Amino acid sequence: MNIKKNALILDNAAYERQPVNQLSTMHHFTLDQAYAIQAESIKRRVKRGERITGIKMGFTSHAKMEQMGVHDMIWGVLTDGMHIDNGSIISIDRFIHPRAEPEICFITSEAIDREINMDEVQDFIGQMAPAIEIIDSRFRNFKFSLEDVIADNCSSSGYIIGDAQHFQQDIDKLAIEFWINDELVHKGSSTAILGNPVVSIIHASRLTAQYNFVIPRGAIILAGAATPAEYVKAGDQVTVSIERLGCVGFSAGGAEAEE
Ligand code: OOG
Ligand code: MG
Repeated sequence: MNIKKNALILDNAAYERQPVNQLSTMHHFTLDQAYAIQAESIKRRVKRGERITGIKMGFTSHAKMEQMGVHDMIWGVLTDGMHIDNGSIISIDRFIHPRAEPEICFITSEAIDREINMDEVQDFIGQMAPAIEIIDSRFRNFKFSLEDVIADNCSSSGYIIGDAQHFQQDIDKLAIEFWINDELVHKGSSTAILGNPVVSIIHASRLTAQYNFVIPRGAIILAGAATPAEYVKAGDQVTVSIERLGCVGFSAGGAEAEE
């Protein structure tokens, strides 16, 4: 498995918005190799001037694991190039086949460089906010193995963060509504994320420590979607509302919307 060559394939696919074949159909590769490809593709983004802003957890809910046909948690890296302002209009043309999903975001008050436990979380997390993630697999038809999606930085491609408030740990039963235009496409609960999205932070610390990745101070941690993701098309207004946390949203612009 050539790590650099495969990182280049995936980075180019994202940059040129051209889907590629699954790497796993051509080579067998391990989870460690998949994370090495991911790290190499992030290096390419950083070389182009992007700054690492945090991490995202994936497949922390059954809803997501079932939708995508995978069986384990994953993590990927977020950069400022993926940041989208809350309430803004974004061009859908910058993606291949974007899907949106509701997320809960945590913001670190201290760097996390080791596995932490539930009693320590409040020393490392200062704030939380409602969020939306835009995922855009670089693989054709949004189909992948666990190794493929890790190599592809867990489909990361955009994130929108709502107003932040003080971190609280009792967020295990928050109602989540995911709207596209006037349709309530999914109704969920924060319980779906490992019983409590705070548990996702513990796994984030464990998994990143395993790969010697330090989550910086002031960084974002997306806990993972509580509901399945939905395709977004030009003209759509996407809104997520989370009990006690509030609303976050964006509008999808692009060629079709302008017709
Ligand atoms: C992979 C990303 C999964 C989540 O919140 O579970 C993820 C994908 O579904 O393409 O972001
Ligand atoms: Mg996600």
